[in-house]
Parts: sequence; C-alpha cells; structure tokens
Amino acid sequence: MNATFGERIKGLRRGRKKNQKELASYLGLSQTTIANYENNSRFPNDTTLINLADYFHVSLDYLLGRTDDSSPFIPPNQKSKNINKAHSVDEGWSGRYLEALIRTDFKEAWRVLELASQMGHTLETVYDKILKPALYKAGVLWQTGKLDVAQEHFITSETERFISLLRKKPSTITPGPLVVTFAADDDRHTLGVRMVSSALEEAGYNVMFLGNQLPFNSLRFILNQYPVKVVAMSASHPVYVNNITFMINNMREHSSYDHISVIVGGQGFHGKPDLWKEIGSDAYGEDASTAVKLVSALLGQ
Ligand code: B12
Repeated sequence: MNATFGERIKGLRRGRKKNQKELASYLGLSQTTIANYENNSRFPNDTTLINLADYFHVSLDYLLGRTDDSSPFIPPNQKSKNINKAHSVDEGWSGRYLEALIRTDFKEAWRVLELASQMGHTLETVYDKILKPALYKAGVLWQTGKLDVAQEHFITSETERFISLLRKKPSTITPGPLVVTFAADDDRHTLGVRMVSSALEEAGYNVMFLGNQLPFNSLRFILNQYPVKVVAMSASHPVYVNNITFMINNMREHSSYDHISVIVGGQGFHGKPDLWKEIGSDAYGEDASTAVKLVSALLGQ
C-alpha cells in the first residue's frame, strides 16, 4: 500500500498524462526539481506541497503516502471559499500571462489560467485579477510605444479565445433568468462585457450578449420578445456613456419595462462614482465579480 512521496508525484503526473516539464511549468519550477521530487532526492516547501495537492486534487496525507485515500481535504466545490492566502491571485499571475503572450507562448498563457482554475479560483477571479490587469498593462505598453499595435491585437485575440474556452459547455447550462448584455454604440471594447457575460452565465443566468452598435429599436425588439430581467451595458470611455443614457431614457419611457433592471460598467465610469445614478441606471459594477453580485441582489436571489 502506501507509496513514497516521489512515487505519488510520478503516479499522479502520469495519471494526468503530463511530462515532468509540463508539471514543472504549471508550478513555476524546473524540470530537474520535479525529477528530484520523483526520485525522493528533494522535498518541496510547504507552498509547493499545497500547490501540488491542489493541482492533483488530492490530500497532503495522500501525497505524503500516509493514506491511500486520495480525496482532497477541501471538497472541490468549496475550494474557492477556502483558498489559502499563499494562492491568492496577485499581479504576478497577470504579469506571467501577459509576458507569455508577448513571447507568443499561448500554451504558457493558457496554463496560467488553467492553474488558477485548478486551484479553485472562480471564473470572475480569472477575469478580474488576471485578464483585466494584463489587458490594462498591454494598453499602457502600447500607449508608451513599448508594444506594437500588432502585439496588442494578438494579445486581444488570444484572450478572446481563452474567454471562449473558459465558458461553460452549452450542454451544462441550466437556463436561469435572462440577462441581456452589450457594449455602447461604436465602442469596440467588448472584451470586458464579454467577461461579465461569461461570469453571469457561470453564475446560472441565461445571457444574451449582443455585441455593440445596437440600435434602440433592436433592444426594444429583444425586450418585447424575451423575458429579460436585467440589461447590462458597458462603456469603455465617457464618450460612450451618452449612448447608454439614451438607451436608459428610451427604456424608461415604456412602463412595460419597469420590471427590468439596468446595470452599467466599464472604464467610461471610472473615477465618476455617481455617474451611474445620474444617468438613471440601477447599479454600477467595477468588475465581473461585482456584476454577478449586483444581478443576484437586483433579482432578490
Ligand atoms: C484591446 C483593446 C482594444 C481592442 C478592443 C477589442 C475588443 N474586442 O474588445 C481594439 C483594437 C478594437 C481597440 C480599439 C481602440 N482603442 Co483600445 N484598448 C484595448 C485595451 C488594450 C484592452 C481593453 C480591454 O479589453 N480591457 C480589459 C477589460 C476586461 O477591462 P474593462 O473593459 O474595464 O472590463 C472590466 C470592468 O470595467 C468591468 N466591466 C466592463 N463592462 C462592464 C459592464 C457591466 C454592466 C459591469 C457591471 C461591469 C463591466 O468588468 C470587466 C472585467 O473586470 C485597452 C487598455 C485598457 N485600459 O483597457 C485599450 C484602450 C481602452 N484603447 C484605447 C484607444 C485609444 C483605442 C482606439 C481609439 C485606438 C485607435 N486610435 O483606433 C480604438 C477605439 C475603437 C472604438 N471605436 O472603440 C485607449 C483608451 C484611452 C482613453 N480612455 O481615451 C486604451 C485605454 C489604451 C490606452 N492606454 O491608451 N482597443
């Protein structure tokens, strides 16, 4: 029965069909370190040990060969509430993600996101703490001439792909209350509101993401045809807030839409704490995580 630590790591790694290099990369270690763990000539520190247990979804006792029961100490569905502070997603993660994409190492970039998910971080955390800061940083690098616009486009398109990959499979969706999301007018910055849409979907809402350049008549068509509960609009710049105001004013003219809540967000609202109230929306959210909480509160859930 009980194996050594090295045997455990080797067995788990092979079970996951990973080579030593891939596992090392996930953990930010060298291949030699993994090889040393596996032949029991080195032993990890406590943070790496916990990272290994989280990565393989096993308990520390199992890793150390004290039991053959591999069940993780923290049940996976509760992990997000129990994440050890050592695993919190900080700037290092978004930095690693961005640097990987600048090197065109999309595999490594994806690994950063996968590792965060495997460690139990929610989708909103991946969006708000890894992807958003990375894209903001890319914007600064582009503005200061340190990144060519072509690189910025590549980073954006890879991030779009990752957002799609992180989304729930349609077959696993249980349709909840309907939320309509879109970006204002000519605002081509749609990634943020797509992240919000995906986070809402993950939280159990049925989400219709409508892109941008939506005429009010088309919004009205949607509101008349479908049982929409919340409209979520995004503006990446104050100039686009006018269009959101226009949409809200038009909606408010129809009492049949009184039951529909409106939430707003995006960089067009940054630094203007009361703007959302002034334009007649019901709430403002600074990120995907807040968007989920707002919709839940507005729908009394
Ligand atoms: C990628 C990008 C583009 C892409 C957008 C592709 C796409 N599909 O989105 C393209 C190439 C199209 C683009 C074009 C332009 N861009 Co641009 N772009 C960016 C960049 C690098 C990233 C944008 C992004 O995705 N950010 C990450 C997302 C996740 O952040 P976010 O939108 O804030 O969303 C979060 C929250 O705000 C919130 N949220 C967002 N929406 C909502 C909605 C609700 C309801 C709620 C509750 C919350 C919420 O949750 C999200 C997740 O946390 C930014 C840099 C930056 N600071 O963002 C520049 C940036 C926004 N762009 C900029 C500029 C200048 C432009 C152009 C004018 C460039 C040009 N000369 O053509 C054009 C404008 C085109 C247009 N008509 O809109 C400037 C804007 C400066 C300013 N404030 O005036 C920036 C800041 C770059 C810079 N540093 O100068 N851009």
